[in-house]
Amino acid sequence: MSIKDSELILNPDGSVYHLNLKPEDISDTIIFVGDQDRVEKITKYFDSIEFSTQKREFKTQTGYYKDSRITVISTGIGPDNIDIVLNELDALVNIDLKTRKPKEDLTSLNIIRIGTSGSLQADIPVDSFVMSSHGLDINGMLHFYQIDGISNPDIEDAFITHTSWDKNKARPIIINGSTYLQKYFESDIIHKGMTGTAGGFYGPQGRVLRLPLQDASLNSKLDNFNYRDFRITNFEMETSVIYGLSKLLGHEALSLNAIIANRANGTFSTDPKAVVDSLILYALERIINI
Ligand code: R1P
Repeated sequence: MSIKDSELILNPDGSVYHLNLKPEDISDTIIFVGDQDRVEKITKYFDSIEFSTQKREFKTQTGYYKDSRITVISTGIGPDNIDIVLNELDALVNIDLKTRKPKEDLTSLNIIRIGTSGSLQADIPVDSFVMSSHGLDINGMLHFYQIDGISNPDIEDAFITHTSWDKNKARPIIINGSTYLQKYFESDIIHKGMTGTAGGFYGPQGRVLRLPLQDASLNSKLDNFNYRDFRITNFEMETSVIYGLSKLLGHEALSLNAIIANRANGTFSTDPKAVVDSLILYALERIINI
């Protein structure tokens, strides 16, 4: 059965609907960033750029860094955009866009997110790096898919008990990052831990401007969650859904975080661009070994 036009939407030139990409435009190694202006902050280090396009917040460039062909794509902010980006990238490699049928031989992409994030731990200061061993999903998008078997119910149950998680909110989901990719990015200068992924920037991450929160103590419960050496290191808005959808679709994914804020002691980096730039170079020098 071929996938209907309304379900897999293609533009008149044959590119996928939101990303405006055709299969030949992307590499198997893909860097995700949130901010569309960060794409060129990465590709300025490339030796050549063969392809560029942008539609809405989804800006893509493909080129060579040393001998590696790499695609960089901006996802914008939040889990909802990751649903679009991962499904459309997967369609580019794993669905024959002419017959509209899934391919028999599937391609596994290597996906590395280079994002900014707030630390929840006093010992992970601003201007440091965190590699996400796990994504802790507290936004719920993944519940629309069949996720049995990709999560860690024992850690989730411990987290639900520890936080007295409200039943009206989606059940938290904890998903491992790619252990295959982790070994390329480990070093003495990168922290490792569980990254919380919220579906919003203010209330869902415990920020109060004018609206009271359902659970004002959630951030402190996240800070001191400790189960079999698992602790929550940082907060952002994409990692858990990148991990979940990548696992379901058969891709390897790893999230690298530049810590620009420390929520435990209320500090913000005096030069956030510098820590992001250092993480970009850290990542590029390791991606070429994959
Ligand atoms: C919020 O300001 C945005 O910044 C963080 C969050 O995950 C969210 O996308 O990451 P990026 O800098 O990669 O966008």
